[in-house]
Amino acid sequence: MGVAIRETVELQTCGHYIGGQWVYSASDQWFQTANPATGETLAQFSRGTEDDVRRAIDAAEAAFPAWKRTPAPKRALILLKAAMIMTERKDELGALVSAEMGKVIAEGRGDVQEAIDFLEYIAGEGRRMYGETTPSELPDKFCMTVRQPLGVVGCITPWNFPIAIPIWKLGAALVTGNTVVFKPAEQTPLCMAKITEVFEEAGLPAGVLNVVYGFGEDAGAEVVANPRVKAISFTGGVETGRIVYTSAAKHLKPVELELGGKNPQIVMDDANLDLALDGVLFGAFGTAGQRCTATSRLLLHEAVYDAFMDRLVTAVEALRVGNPLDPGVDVGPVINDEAGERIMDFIASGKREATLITGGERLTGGDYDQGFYIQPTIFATEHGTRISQQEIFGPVLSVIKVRSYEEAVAIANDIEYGLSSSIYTKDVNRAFQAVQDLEAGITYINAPTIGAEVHLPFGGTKNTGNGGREAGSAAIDEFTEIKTVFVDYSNRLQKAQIDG
Ligand code: UN1
Repeated sequence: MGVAIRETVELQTCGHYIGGQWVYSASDQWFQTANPATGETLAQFSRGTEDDVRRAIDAAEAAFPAWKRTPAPKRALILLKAAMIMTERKDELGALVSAEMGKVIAEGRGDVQEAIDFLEYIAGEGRRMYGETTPSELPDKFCMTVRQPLGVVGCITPWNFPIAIPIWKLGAALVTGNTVVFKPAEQTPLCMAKITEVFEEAGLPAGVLNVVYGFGEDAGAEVVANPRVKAISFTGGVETGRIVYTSAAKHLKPVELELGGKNPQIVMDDANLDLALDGVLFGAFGTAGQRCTATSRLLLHEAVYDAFMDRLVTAVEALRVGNPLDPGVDVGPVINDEAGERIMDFIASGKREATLITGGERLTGGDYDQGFYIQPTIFATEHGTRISQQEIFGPVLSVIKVRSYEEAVAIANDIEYGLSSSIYTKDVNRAFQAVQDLEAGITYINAPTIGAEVHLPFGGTKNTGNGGREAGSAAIDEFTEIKTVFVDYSNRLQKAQIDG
């Protein structure tokens, strides 16, 4: 095949990880990963082809029988070891998240912590992974279910949580006994290379995890379309999600989709406004708004509208935008120029269709010229404008005035997505009403739309996905098949539905 084999990851030139070896593509094509804050090139990666993916599938298929037979508590020990290694390396990995993805350093470390938390949680499934037992309708007969791995599974992940999201998928896929072909985002391959190193050090057998770097159109597409890959777990944009779902459908392949959001924070007239202010600042401008759970709509009750808006503008104008590795910075750059131009296009439509309250410009001059930095931006808008309907994935907040709880909920729900949602109110009845009424996979009471914890299911309704959830207890459902078992110990033929 003409592939060069390397023993270790080289930061400057990184190959795929297939069958326990670091290998380069036969294609001899390369792409680079860069620091969004400085433009500095961090590493060069081999660009994966369909052939590389097929090689990764070969390795994953070969490793599957032994991994499936490895007792689940033993598989779990490797995940715990990986969690320990990540804990030791948290500072270094957190800094890498900041350097490769551009989120501020506290959030970079949070990304790593979320991965550690999930590994610790899901390792416990090695000793649970419960099935059911139930009475039989016949005497001397035993009924139960057991969980079995699916086989080779494909994981495709985004750049915005370059450690946490891969680990959500990987931890659950591995503890349940699957082997994996992984295609990480082309913007953050170095984070995935570090995850791979961690698992190698933790003792994961060769071929259980295989990573092919590259792009959706070739490497990603082959992971999804290849019939030997038995299930797909995908987090990304809704348009790509549709392509993934359609392609996988040809083989009736289960697909877990975590797509976009247009998440509302409702602030009622009786809300604790200090709390609601902290919430919207973190929810809308944390990670420069590049979260699928980001607060992108503030539904503000008219009774508190003017007072809250004044305080919000003052607070937003005080946010420090800059290099995310500087601990004094609140908001980093956006991931790259293409994303920046897309966000600026939304801001341009906002200027036409709504009222710009603050921000609205790309920051330039000095260090700002080395990345794509956008001022934290607020628009006052009516419901229904483009900026208030479409996912922007940047530091842009639409504020909509509402007159009542009913109007707030109607607007919150009149959207194509349903990932996260939040309401600030001191009225316990209204809070529970909102839990019932808001059409979203996640609802927060008196907390921002971001900040999900790993031991609870994560996902959404409508175009946010296809009904599945990941993380939490749902993680096991995603990566296992249920086998129903009947044990007849009567020593005679018993006929269900007919005997008796
Ligand atoms: C994402 O935005 O893609 O709830 C995931 C949160 C994080 C996960 C977000 N724990 O914001």
